[in-house]
Amino acid sequence: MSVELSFDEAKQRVSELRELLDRYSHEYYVLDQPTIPDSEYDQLYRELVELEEAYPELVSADSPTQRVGGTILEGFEKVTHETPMLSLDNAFNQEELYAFDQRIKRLTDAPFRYTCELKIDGLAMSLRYEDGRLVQAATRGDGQTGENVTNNVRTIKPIPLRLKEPLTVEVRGEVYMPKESFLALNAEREEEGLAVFANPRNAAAGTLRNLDPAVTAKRNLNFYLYTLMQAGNYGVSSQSEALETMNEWGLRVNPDRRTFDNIEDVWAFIEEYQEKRDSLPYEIDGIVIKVDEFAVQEEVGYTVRAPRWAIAYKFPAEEGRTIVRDIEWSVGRTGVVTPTAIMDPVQLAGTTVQRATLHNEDLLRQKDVRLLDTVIVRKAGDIIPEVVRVDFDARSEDSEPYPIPENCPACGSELVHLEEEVALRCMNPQCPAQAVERVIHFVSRNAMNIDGLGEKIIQQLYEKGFVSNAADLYALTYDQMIQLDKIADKSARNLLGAIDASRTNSLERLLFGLGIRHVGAKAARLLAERFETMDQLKAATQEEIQSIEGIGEIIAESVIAFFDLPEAQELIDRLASQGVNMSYTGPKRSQAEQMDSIFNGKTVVLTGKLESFTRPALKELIEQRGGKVTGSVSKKTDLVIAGEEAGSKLTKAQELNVTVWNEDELTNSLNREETIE
Ligand code: 1X8
Repeated sequence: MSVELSFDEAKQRVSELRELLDRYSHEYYVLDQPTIPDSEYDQLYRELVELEEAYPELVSADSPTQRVGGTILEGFEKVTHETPMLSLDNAFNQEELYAFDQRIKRLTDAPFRYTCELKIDGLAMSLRYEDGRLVQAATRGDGQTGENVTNNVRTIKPIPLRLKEPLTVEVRGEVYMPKESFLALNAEREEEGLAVFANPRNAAAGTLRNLDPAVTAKRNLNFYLYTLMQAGNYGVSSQSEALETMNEWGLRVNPDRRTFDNIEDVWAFIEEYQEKRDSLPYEIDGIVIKVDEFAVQEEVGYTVRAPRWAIAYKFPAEEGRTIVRDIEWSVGRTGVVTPTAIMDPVQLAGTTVQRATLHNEDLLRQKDVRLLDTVIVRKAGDIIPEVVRVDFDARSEDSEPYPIPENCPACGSELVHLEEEVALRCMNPQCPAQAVERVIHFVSRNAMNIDGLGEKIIQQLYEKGFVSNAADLYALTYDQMIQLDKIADKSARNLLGAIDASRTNSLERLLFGLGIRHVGAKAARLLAERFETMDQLKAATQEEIQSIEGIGEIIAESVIAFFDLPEAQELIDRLASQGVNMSYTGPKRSQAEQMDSIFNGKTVVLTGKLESFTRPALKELIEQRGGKVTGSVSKKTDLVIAGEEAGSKLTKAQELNVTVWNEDELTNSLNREETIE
């Protein structure tokens, strides 16, 4: 126990701990690149708290224990919070939770209840509405001063730009990235050779702090509100009422919440959600327990860094220690080669884990993982387990750096590390591993969606020489299918039926399934809608492709390059001759446009000064809704949005009888659309 240290030893240790904690907190908050698990940070932090309690003369103003939160970044305008955004004290077990209950009961004689909410692993944010309009969104920063990220936050669809009532109010909550979006984003980044995000929290932070709102708009962030500031002004006297009220105003409040009379029921809630944790669509790291009645909260009060009336119960870490036995290298469909650690089995969050991703060559080198190393692995929710770090103290002296392979594990051709990429690539287009991965992608859910045709079956079909590309699937026979392991009469027929049914898919599924670089499911849909047939897309020029809203130069170039490849043409011809549909059969408008937006298909001109939008952010909003923003007013203009001091464009619009909206009309209409969704 650290408290048994002598004063001099304690002084030494306190200084070490502060240095470590400052470094880790910089890595976590500023770099978005934590190098240790949160649980380890918490442990070091508690050690420091204990030492400072034992030797109060060691407490200094710059100790991490005296600070409200993390640190702040350059690049965004700073915002000072009117009321500091506090952190929460933690409880790590039932005993500490019950001690919290006892503490409160010593501080008040009043009867009270507890409201329990899920502790979302995201970023705390403050939103300010004036007269019902969103005017400012700020990150928590160090608790006193955060960053003004209003323009990015405006692109997060679940956040209403206008409340149902014209209120002036500050609300706080957590912005997060759903697990599924996180996995898709990282998969995309891995294929692109970009650095992956360590966890959804970091992905959300990186997205929110991107200086380009278009990036935020593309990534699927979400938001739950949990604090109503100055709640007394709105006739609300408890946390449970505040949540209810925010919900009525149109703000997103987590429905997974409950209010209890006693701490035993709180404990049951904690146990219930510890079970449910993995099946939630977002990551949580615990439960927040708050005294429900505001009057009792005031009585119980605050410390400098946290309310005394609330506590965060932290779930046990989903981490473990094990030994690396091997590093396996697998090849993706674009040739990216990814390392996976094969380890002694270890229990993580109730499941046995034996494999953990090391992401890419750069990270492997950075983490310096070697064979026989003891490593800390982490699995949060149903996210792929990963190696967090090596326990260097446990490494034997004769250990040697892991030799990075020079040749493709599947085809033996030389691997390259392209400039600006973090990954290794196999450049051989005939590589068998890439071929199998391409077929796996072709049948996947967002592509041709061929149900039941899993990776193992495709691997076997390849090995038996029945399928080497997507077109071969459509020539498969019952006699071939029945030869596969574990495939009997019924499943053979089902698989052939599913393959056959996919022939009639609309063009966008086929386009996505072909795996054209940079063409994701959304770009594929835009291309299919615009050009309608494969032949017309193939005949299109780069300029024509680029003229689609949402398709940029990189995608357009890649589409042109794809159709220039003789192999691509041959594959398309074979698919066509197998009766695979090559036309768009979906609705005339995209999903985004179908949301009935008033901007859909409209040409819009922006002029004058707008109070609550910047030009790029508003342009993004309109484009998201299927509109097009142009620079000058003409007969083709459908709508002009005119802010203060609008000049000649407004005059021109009036001359041409084009509809003109002021900012209020704009926010009204945007807000109506948010609520329709
Ligand atoms: C942090 C969080 C809170 C809640 C949910 N998720 C969080 N990460 C909640 O109260 N529902 S409260 C909080 C804080 O006060 N630092």
